[in-house]
Amino acid sequence: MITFLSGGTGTPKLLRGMQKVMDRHEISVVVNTAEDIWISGNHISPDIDTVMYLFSGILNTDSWWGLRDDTFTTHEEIEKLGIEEFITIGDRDRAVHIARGKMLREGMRLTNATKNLCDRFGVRENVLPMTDTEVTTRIKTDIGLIHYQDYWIRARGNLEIQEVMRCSAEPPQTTEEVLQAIEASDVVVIGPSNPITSITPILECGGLKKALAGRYVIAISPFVGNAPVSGPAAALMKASGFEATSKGTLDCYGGLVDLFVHDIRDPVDVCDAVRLDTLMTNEAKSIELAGEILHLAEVR
Ligand code: GDP
Ligand code: FO1
Repeated sequence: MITFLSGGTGTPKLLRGMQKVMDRHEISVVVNTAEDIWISGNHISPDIDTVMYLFSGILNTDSWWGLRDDTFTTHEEIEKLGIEEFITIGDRDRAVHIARGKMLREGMRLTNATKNLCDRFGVRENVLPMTDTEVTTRIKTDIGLIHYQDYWIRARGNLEIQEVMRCSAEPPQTTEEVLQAIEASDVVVIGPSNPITSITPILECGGLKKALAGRYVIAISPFVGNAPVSGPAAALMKASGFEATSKGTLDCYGGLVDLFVHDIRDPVDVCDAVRLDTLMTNEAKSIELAGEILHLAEVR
């Protein structure tokens, strides 16, 4: 068994390959939920949905969110009615948000709601939210403290970040299910996800770091040089006091990592790290990297 820590783009690209080189029942994924948001009364969990749709074979792998060939009729009609939805939500995607919102309002844990949805979608892998507690990444800016989705989608990342904050009514704890998955795993892989908005929220969940301390942890950098492969990780890293590089990524993981992997193109060496081609520009590249990571996990 391998447990992966994942956001909604970089690690899912690796998981796309992993499901081809591993027994799919041997894959557990602990997914970031700090980007979750309620929209029009429904519950969007972008990273869980991306991982779930990926494993179900229905993910839009051009955008890495939403379902392939979804329609946007409800979104367009709602806009015509004067209701602003700053996130473009597909019709079939929205059905999932409605179902999850209902389950959560009825008191179900996010872990169980996710299991129900994954079962409906025929997912064989073990997809686990990092916590059942509602927790949100918020960005402190000139215009106030805003939800990460407001920063990234509504403002297109064009705001200066004063501080990255995690907000919750009570400190989020990891779940029994996550602890069991880690306990049953020979290796934990921190995928090439955003260190600040995807991986740190997972690591901050109570009990998680302690569980990792007894495991062999491989981490893969989302940076090549001083830029991430995509997205706002550089600005977020700098605002959080880290170098926007692979070394900064390793620093951010604070001594939890046994083996660090970064890209063959990276101009600066990270001490004791392994170099691989980490650019997963298509499925074949994802499979190739997945095979190499699996090999590293086996020969550790
Ligand atoms: P988010 O939830 O959409 O932010 O997705 P993640 O946190 O899972 O992934 C975002 C990170 O993935 C970004 O920082 C990218 O640099 C990284 N990323 C995307 N594609 C690749 C890739 O092919 N290789 C590597 N090494 N990193 C990637
Ligand atoms: N990202 C966008 O940039 N624009 C969108 O309209 C958008 C809609 C959307 C709907 C459902 C979903 O699960 C994800 C969606 N995303 C969209 C992705 C977005 O949530 C972020 O890219 C991730 O949360 C960043 O980690």
